[in-house]
Amino acid sequence: MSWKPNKLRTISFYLLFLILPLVAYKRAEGLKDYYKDYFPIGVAVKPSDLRSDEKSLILTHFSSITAENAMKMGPIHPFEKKYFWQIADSIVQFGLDHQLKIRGHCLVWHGQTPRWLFKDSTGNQVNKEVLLSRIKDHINTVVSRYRGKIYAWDVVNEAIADDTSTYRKSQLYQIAGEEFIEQAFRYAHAADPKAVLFYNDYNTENPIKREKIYTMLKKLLAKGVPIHGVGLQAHWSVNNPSRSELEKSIELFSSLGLQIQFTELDISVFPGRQGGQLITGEKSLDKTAFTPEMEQQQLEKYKMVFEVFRKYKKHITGVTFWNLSDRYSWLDGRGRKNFPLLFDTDLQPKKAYYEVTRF
Ligand code: 9MR
Repeated sequence: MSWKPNKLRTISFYLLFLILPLVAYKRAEGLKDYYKDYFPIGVAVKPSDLRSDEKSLILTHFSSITAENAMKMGPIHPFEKKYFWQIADSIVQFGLDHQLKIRGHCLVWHGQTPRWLFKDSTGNQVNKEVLLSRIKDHINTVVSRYRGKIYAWDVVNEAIADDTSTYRKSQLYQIAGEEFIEQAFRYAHAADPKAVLFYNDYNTENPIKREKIYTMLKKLLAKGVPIHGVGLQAHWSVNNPSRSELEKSIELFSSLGLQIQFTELDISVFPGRQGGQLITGEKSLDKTAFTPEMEQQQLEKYKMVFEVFRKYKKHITGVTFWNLSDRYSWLDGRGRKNFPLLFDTDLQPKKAYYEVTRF
């Protein structure tokens, strides 16, 4: 068979107009595509993200979303007999419209609780029985509404203390003791038996806190409490955590047979303690520029943590960033701007982005 000029022309045509564009298209991948054989990549969103420039950034790079605030008890259930669904519903609808996985955050937390939760009609503190029945009602209503749409819930958030005690001395704990934790998981499981239920916390690479969380989870699992995963928030900084502490945490928690998700990842450019709580009393560094030094330290930390995530992919079922770009982060404030994410204030990928996608 001889190659006629016609045939050659046809082949060149296909190459130029069909195959090459496909190859080029494949190169224009987003973060989620690099990690498609590893785990979903998520992002915490606020309502304005869903209708501005941010929208296309979300759809290019992420395969999962979490509502940053809209599903917390205060915002979604501001009065005992009144729910505010509008924002949470719109986030869920966005997820469904764009085939994103949707994580629910969070059902029981000492933060952002509505005032009515702990008080009776005369303003006195409620007892354990009333508190648990209110929590049950809340969980049942919220989880049932999104059954089949939200695949995973942070059921209890941050119940372990940072100080020497085991449990955080929150009002939840003071009224209901440690039992509120166990019951919250049981209520969530009854409302949606298919949902994947997480205990979520920060400072999980701190050896003392890690051990306390581990002991609590072990105890709950031994009692048959329906917990399926542990959420490690991953509010980290340029000097935290070390590779070995991070690996120890993954190994320890997965030894319980739990799946692991990194639920609130960001890497502060300011060295400091880890933490999901607002940091108070820290000296203001009065730096507002993203310096080359910060950039370098941050990209090294991002590179390291993603190497570890990939290494432990069989235990990790999700990695979610807490906010989308450096245009807005919950870490901004206290007199300084932070730059903790993979996209800059112009929504462009930072050097760290290229570090985590080159492997
Ligand atoms: O990012 C959230 C911020 O907008 C809220 O003001 C804050 C209220 O405490 O909560 C932030 O999200 C927290 C998350 O729900 C739980 N882990 C710690 C996060 C950062 O504080």
